[in-house]
Amino acid sequence: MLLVNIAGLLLIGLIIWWFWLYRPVTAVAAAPGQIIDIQVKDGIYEPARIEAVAGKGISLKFIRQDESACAGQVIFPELGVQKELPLGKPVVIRLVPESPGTFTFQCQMGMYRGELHVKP
Ligand SMILES: [Cu+2]
Repeated sequence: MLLVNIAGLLLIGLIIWWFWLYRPVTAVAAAPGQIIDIQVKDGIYEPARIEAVAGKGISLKFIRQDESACAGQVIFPELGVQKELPLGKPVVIRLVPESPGTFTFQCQMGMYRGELHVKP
C-alpha cells in the first residue's frame, strides 16, 4: 500500500515537473536566410528554444514525427499563428517578430512547448 502511494506521488511530481516546471534549455539562433528545423517528437520540440532579432524574419520548419493527435498543430498564441502539421510532411512557418520578448509556441493543449526569444 505504501509503495503504491509513493509511486503515485512520484507520478504526480513527474506530471507537475513536465507541465509546469520544465523549461527548454538548448537555444538555437537564427542566421539570416536560414531555415531552422524543429523536430516534433516524443513530447518535445527539438530545439525548443529559438532566438531571433526583432524586425528580422525567421523561418521555422516543423517536422512532425509524433503520430498522436496532440502534435497535429503548432500555435504561437501571442503572434496569432496557428498551423496544421501533417505527419511526416514538413511545414515551414515564416515569422517576422516585430517587438522583443519571449513568445511561446505549443500544441493545442500545451504539452509540446517551446519558446521564441526575440532580442531588440
Ligand atoms: Cu498536445
